[in-house]
Amino acid sequence: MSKLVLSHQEISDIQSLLKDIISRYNSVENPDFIKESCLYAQELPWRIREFINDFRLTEDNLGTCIISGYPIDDSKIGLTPSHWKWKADALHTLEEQILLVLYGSLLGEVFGWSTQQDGYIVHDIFPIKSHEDEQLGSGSAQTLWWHNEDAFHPYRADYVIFLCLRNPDEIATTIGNLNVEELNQEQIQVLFEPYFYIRPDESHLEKNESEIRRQSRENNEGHLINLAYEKINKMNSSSGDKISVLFGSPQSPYLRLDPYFMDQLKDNKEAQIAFHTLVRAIDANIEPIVLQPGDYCLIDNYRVVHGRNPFKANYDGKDRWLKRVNITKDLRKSRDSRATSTSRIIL
Ligand SMILES: O=C(O)CCC(=O)C(=O)O
Ligand SMILES: [Fe+2]
Repeated sequence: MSKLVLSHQEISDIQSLLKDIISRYNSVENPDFIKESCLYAQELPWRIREFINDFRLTEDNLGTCIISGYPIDDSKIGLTPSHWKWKADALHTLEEQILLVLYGSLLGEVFGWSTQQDGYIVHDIFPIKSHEDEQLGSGSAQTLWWHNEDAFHPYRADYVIFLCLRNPDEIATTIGNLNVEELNQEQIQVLFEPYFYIRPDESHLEKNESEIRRQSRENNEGHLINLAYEKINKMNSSSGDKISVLFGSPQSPYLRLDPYFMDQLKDNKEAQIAFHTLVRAIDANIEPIVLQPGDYCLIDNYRVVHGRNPFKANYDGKDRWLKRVNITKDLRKSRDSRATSTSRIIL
């Protein structure tokens, strides 16, 4: 996997750019900042822009890369929060989050989901006690099975970036890609057909909305969000469009799958066997990557799947803590699900 390690000069150039941005913005969620982020990103050092540009435009890499070396001050970022709903760290991790959005803006447009983490654009990933055994980024005791991010949704991200703030027990993110030679021609053909269905993962379900926002919806302030949850509930009852799990070039297919949220195809044995072969082929290629504080890990969500090994959370403010952002190459394709042309939130 390719890795760019920042030089002292680059770190210092980034820090002065971040200082400039912070003098104008105190939240990454500010729509004006989000709009300007692609302008600011052009002021990042050339080597970083070149590295991200190569990752974006060529597919001869393995679908993941890391930009490492940004210094994280463990005491400045504060304790790992116990829940994302308060955004208690918003100011303590502002510079790290801004850099996450800037890197994202070199890949495309950052966006969020109204049904995930209360519609925030920058997400938190740390263990939450009540989610311990859940299939969620905020789970811990169970393996987070590998998946394409938001695979169930046609407007899912082209790229995801994880920023590691803290990972004291060196818990691995898992990354997997497909060696297409492990499939035969007939299987590839079947996997390119719309025989498959992916239910929304747990992170989009109404039960994982915070009570803060539920309250505002109950006060009738969230009509559009109510409709968004209706859509999710419908998709969760397996009544949406069937999809193919491979697409693009048969010689080097793109992936769209989340096996944990996919049911057996009882009425199509051939597709079921091909799907199993695909899952086994990816399983054989899963690699652990232990992110270190200051690592920004760029993931091509069309070309690789990712997950996380299980671990023991302590809920003592020192647990593993990542930030995540979703990026699309094409905002317009989701226009029917965004309230305005400039909104970055998919309803
Ligand atoms: O914790 C990780 O390393 C990955 C988390 C993840 O894949 C997710 O939250 O979607
Ligand atoms: Fe994920």
